[in-house]
Amino acid sequence: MKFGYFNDENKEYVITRPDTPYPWINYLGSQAYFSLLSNTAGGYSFYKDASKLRITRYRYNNIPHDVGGKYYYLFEDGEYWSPTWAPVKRELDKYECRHGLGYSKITGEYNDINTEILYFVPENANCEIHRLKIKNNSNRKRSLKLFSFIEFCLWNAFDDMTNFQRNFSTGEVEVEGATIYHKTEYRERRNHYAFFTVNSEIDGFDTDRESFMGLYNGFHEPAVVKNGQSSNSLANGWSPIASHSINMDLEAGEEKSFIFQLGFIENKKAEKWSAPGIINKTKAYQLMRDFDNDKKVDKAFRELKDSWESLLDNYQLKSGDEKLDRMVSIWNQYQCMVTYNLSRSASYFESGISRGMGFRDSNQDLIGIVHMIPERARQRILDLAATQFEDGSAYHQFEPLNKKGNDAIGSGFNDDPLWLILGTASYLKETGDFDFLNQKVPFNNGKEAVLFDHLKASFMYIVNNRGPHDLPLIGHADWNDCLNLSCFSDKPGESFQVLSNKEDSQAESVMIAGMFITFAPDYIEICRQRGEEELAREAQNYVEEMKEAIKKHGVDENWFLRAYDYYGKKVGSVENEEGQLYIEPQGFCIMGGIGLEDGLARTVLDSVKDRLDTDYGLVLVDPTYKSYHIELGEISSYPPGYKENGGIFCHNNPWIMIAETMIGRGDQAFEYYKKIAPAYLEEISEVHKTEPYVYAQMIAGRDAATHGEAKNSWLTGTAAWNFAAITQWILGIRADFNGLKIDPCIPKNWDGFEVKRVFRGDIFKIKVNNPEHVSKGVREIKVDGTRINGNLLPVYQDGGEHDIEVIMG
Ligand code: BGC
Ligand code: IFM
Repeated sequence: MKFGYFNDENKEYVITRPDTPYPWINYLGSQAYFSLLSNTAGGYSFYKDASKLRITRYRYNNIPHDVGGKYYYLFEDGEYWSPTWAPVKRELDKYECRHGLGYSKITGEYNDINTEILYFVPENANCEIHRLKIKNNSNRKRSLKLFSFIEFCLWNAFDDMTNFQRNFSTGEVEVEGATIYHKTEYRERRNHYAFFTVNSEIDGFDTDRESFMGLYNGFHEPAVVKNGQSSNSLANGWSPIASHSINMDLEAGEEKSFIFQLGFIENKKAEKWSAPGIINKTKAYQLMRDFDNDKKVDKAFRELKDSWESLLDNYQLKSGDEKLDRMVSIWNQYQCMVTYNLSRSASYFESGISRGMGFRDSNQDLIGIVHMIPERARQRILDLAATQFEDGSAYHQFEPLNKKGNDAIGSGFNDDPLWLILGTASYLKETGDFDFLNQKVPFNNGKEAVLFDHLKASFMYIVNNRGPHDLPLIGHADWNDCLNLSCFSDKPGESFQVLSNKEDSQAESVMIAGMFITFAPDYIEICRQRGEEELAREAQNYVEEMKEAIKKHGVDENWFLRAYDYYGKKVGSVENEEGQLYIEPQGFCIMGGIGLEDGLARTVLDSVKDRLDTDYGLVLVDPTYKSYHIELGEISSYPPGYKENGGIFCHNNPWIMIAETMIGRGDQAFEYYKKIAPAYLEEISEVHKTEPYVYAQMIAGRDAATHGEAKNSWLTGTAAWNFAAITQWILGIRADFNGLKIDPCIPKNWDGFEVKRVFRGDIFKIKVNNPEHVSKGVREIKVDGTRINGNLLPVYQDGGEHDIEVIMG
C-alpha cells in the first residue's frame, strides 16, 4: 500500500495522506542550521549540535508519537484547524506534503481555505523560513485568525529534559514588534540567542507556554486558539514559546503570504560589554532583512534548488528503470548528504543527545558524498585524523562542536583505524589531490604528524594487534557493535553475570582481517605514489600474512568464520549451535580477494544465499541466538530477528552485492540491491513502515514477528554503502587513483544504461551497451570516437565534455 508517490521531475516525494505508518520526515539545512520536519510539521531545530545547541524542543517517544513542531493554527467563527493536519487533526478536505531536497511544502485545505507552508533553510543562513500562503477559494469574504507556534528548548537537550528545578526558573524572552527573542542563558554566556519573527504587523503574541495552551490542554487544543485571542503573555521562567496571531480578511479568491522566520544568532565571543540580559540585535536585524519579502524568499528558495541540482549533477543515471534512476540520481545521494552532515546524531530514532560523530561512521559516510563535496570531505578527514591516537587507534566518536574525542566512549573498537584508509583513499581517488597526504594534522596527544602518518598508524595498528591465530584482535567490537567478544563471565556458561571488559582479551575478528586485506591495496598504492617503495613492500608482506591467516584459521566449512571469542572458541562456525553464519566476513574476505581463483568465493556466496536470504534482504546471522550468550556480549540481548541478532542490516547487504560483482553475478547482485532499496518497497509501505525514499538501518529479519518492518531510517552507513555498491560495482563506474574505471556487472537482460559522471572537472557522458547480454566484461571503450586500451578513462582535466561509448561482451 502506498501513502504517496514520487515526483521525479521535482525531485520530491509527495505524501497524500497524513497518517503515514510512521512519521515520514525530511531534513532542512546542510551546513550549520538544521531542522527535522515530519509530514505533519513535527520536529525540531538545532545549530550544529543537536545535543548542546537545540533551538526548539521535541519530546521523543511521545503519545501520540510525533507531537511538537512548527505549528500553525487557523481560527474562524469559533472553529479551528491545523493546515498540516497535526496537531489539531481536524479532517482536511485536501492534504499534501511534498518532501523535496532541503525543503518541505505542506498544503492543507479546510472549508475552502487553502494553506500552503513552505519550510526551508536558506543556503548559508542560520535560520529557517516558513512561508505561509493562505488563499480563500470560496466565493465570499472570510475573516480568519492565524496563530503560529514554536516551543523553545533551553539549548542543552538533555538538561532540558531533566533539570527542572533549575530550568523552570531560567527562561527569558523579549518581544519587540513582531519579533520574539529567546534569550535564556544569555545572562551567563552572552553568545547566542534565537528569535521567531514574521514580516507583518501582528495582533497579539504569546511567549509563555501555559498561557498559550492552558495547563491542562494539549497541542491540539491551545486555550488561546480556542478563544481566538492571544494573551500577550511574557514568559518568566517556566517554558518559553513563541506564538504570533494575525487577524485577516480575505476576499473571495484572495491570497496572502506571510514569511515566518526562526533564526539563531551566534556571537563568536561572549559579549562582555553588554549588560546582563541585553542582547545585541545587529545580526538579528540583518538576518530578518535578508528574508523579509517574497522576492527574497523566492530567490533563496531558487538558490537552494539550484545548489541541489548542481550537486546531484555529478552522478546521473538513465537506466530505463525509474525506481533505480530515482534511487541513484536523487534519493540515495540526498540521504548520503544528510547522513554525512549529521552522522548518527539526530533522527526520529536517534535522540540527538547520546551520539556525536562516529569515527567509523563518518569515514564510511565519505564514500557517499566525496563526488559532490570533496572540499568538505577533506576537512572531515582532518577532523577525524586529529582524534586519532599515536598508536593508530581512535576515539570512537567525537563532538561536533569542539571536535574533541568523546572520553566516555573512548577507543577500543579495533576496526576504527582502517576506515580512515577507506575515507582518505576515496578522497584521493576522487580528486587526485595527493598533496593532501602532506597536510599537517597532529595526533590526539598533540604530536606533530602529516596525514600520511595517520594512515600508516592505522595500518600498523592492525599489524601490531594480532592474536593467537595471527588474526586481528577485536577489542571491544569491530563493525558489529554488539559482538563484544572481550566480555567474559567469571563463570563460563552461566548467564546474567556482570559483564566486564577484559583489556587483555585475545578475541579475534575475521571481519577486521577481511577489511585489512580489502583496504590494504589502497594503502600500498598510496605508499607507492609517495615513493615509499620499502613501506609498500613491507605492507604487501603483511597482507600476504593476513591472507594466510584467514585461509588457515578463518575458513569454516562453506564460509568464513566470524571470530574467536575470549576463550578461543570459534564464533560463526558449523560447530556452534546458534550463530553459525555471519554476513560480515563473507563480504569483506571476498572483497579482499580471497577465494576468487579457487571457487571458494562462489561456495561462500552460495551459502549466503542459501542461509541468509529472505524476501526482504539478507539477515545478519543464521541461526539467530535464541538463548543468551554472555561471552558474545550485546548481540543476543536482542530478540531473534532484531538488530544485530539476525535483523536485515541494510548496511552490510551491499558488501555481499559487491562480492557478487567480483565473481561476475550481476543478476544476483542486482536482486539483492532491489530487495532493500526503498523505492522498490514503496508499494509495501504498510509493512516497511519507514520512508520509501530513504534507507533504514534495519529491517526485521526472518525470525521476527514483524518480518519486513524497518527501523532507524535516515542516519546509517547503509546510504553510502548502497550508493557505492550500485554506482561503483553494479553500474561499475568507479573513481581510481589514476582515472575513472568502467567495470559494470549488471543483470544479463539489460541492454545497457547511461551515466553522466563529473570527475575531476571533466564531464563524462557514458553510454554502456550490452549487445550480447552479458553480466560482466568490457569489450571496447571509445572516448570521443577513439578507441582506448583497457577500461580506465584517463584524467583530462580540461573541463570538457567527453562522450564515452562502452561495449560489453
Ligand atoms: C547499540 C546497538 C546499536 C549500535 C550502533 C550500540 O551501542 O546497543 O543496538 O546497533 O550501538 O548503533
Ligand atoms: O557498525 C555499526 C555502526 O557504526 C552503527 N550502527 C550499527 C552498526 C552495526 O553494529
